[in-house]
Amino acid sequence: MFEKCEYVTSIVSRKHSPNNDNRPEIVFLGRSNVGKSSLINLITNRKMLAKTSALPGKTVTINFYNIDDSFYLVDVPGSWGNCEFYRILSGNDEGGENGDANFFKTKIKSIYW
Ligand SMILES: Nc1nc2c(ncn2[C@@H]2O[C@H](COP(=O)(O)OP(=O)(O)OP(=O)(O)O)[C@@H](O)[C@H]2O)c(=O)[nH]1
Ligand SMILES: [Mg+2]
Repeated sequence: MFEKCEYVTSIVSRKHSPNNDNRPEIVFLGRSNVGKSSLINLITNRKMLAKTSALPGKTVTINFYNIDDSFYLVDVPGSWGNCEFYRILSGNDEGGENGDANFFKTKIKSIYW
């Protein structure tokens, strides 16, 4: 498993991303309460790395987790993810005020579902 799994920062705009050296980012998108944050804890084998809740809407920011200094796991709010996910898949270039719609688009390598 991974040795280093640490919370780095929470952001609300791509401008504040901690990823300055272009590491891969593995981002979990999906509607609220489906278990995105829980999945991050499962993958990293840490119980409390990502905060989870039985109530929808727990994750309200884009949270970066540094994994072995080699890539990031990124947790996003359910509501935010839904909206942007479809925008990304539809190839619509229009970004929001702070350009977050382009956040994944420029980095995206693969989508699994
Ligand atoms: N039955 C079941 N419950 C799960 C599973 N994974 C997570 N949960 C539960 O689902 C609830 C929501 O989990 P979260 O991981 O907080 O969900 P989220 O997708 O991050 O939600 P937001 O932060 O609101 O976007 C919690 O009560 C978890 O314990 C699973 O595999 N099975
Ligand atoms: Mg969450």
